[in-house]
Amino acid sequence: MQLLSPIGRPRLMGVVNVTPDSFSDGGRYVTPDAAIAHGQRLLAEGADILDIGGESTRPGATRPLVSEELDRVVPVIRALADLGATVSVDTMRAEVAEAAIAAGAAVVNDVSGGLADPRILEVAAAAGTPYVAMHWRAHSDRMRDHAVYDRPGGVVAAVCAELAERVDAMLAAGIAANRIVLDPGLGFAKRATHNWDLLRDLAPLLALGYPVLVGASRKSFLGTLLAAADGTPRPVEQREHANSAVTVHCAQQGVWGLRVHDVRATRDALAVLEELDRPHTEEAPR
Ligand code: PMM
Repeated sequence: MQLLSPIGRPRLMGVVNVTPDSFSDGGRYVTPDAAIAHGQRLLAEGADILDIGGESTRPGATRPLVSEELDRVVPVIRALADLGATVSVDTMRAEVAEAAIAAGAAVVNDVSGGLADPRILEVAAAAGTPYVAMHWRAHSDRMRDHAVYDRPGGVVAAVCAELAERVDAMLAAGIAANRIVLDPGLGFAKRATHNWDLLRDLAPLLALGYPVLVGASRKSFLGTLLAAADGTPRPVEQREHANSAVTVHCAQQGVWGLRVHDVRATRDALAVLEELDRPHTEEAPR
């Protein structure tokens, strides 16, 4: 699977949230035209994949109707796929994944890893698309109650074990092993310390043997880290330098992909790493 094969740097998945209520950019790209223009901008900045989503997963969010989600994402996916973009659909619903694939989506990105709507695994299997399974425990209105990792090995061991179970379900549903991507699900049923533990110790997740996608961009644990002296979190759109540091760390660990809002900043960080990887310049003797 070409999209999943290594290219010496992480692939960049640019986020296009066609939602009125996402924490990072809710309401900015809610019309198809605005979302399509944003997707084109991210492509021009160097996104490898555009991730189109129509359901906000911010903590506490309520779910849209299936019809609302379809109306939000399908026209945007069709337009951007027609322009030649590699598009992923960010959905937990089989019906939406099916319509998205029919409209040109080439990847299914399911934050629930098949737990919210198990039929989505069959949809991805039948279409032969790569399938991103994120670590997830519950829908957004209840996920805070599930941020407990008190077994030996803590959050890292739990996330690896729960994702390994999802891999079994994916393989059983007929998704080919070379189409599976795993994601630790930063911010989903996780407190800040859990997110940092997962980033610190990516090796066990990478050791499961599948490409790994990481989405830290603009998330609240970065806002908390960078909070003002009075405790006010750093605003979402001022967290891109912190995300660049996460980018460098993840690239050095060998992650396959990064899901980001600020494609340009991320690309810049990766350009520095690529340059540093080059051999020394040999100057010709005079
Ligand atoms: N995070 C969000 C949405 N979708 N998908 C994957 N695979 N990984 C993530 O970490 C992830 C995701 C929430 O962030 P947003 O509201 O900025 O899109």
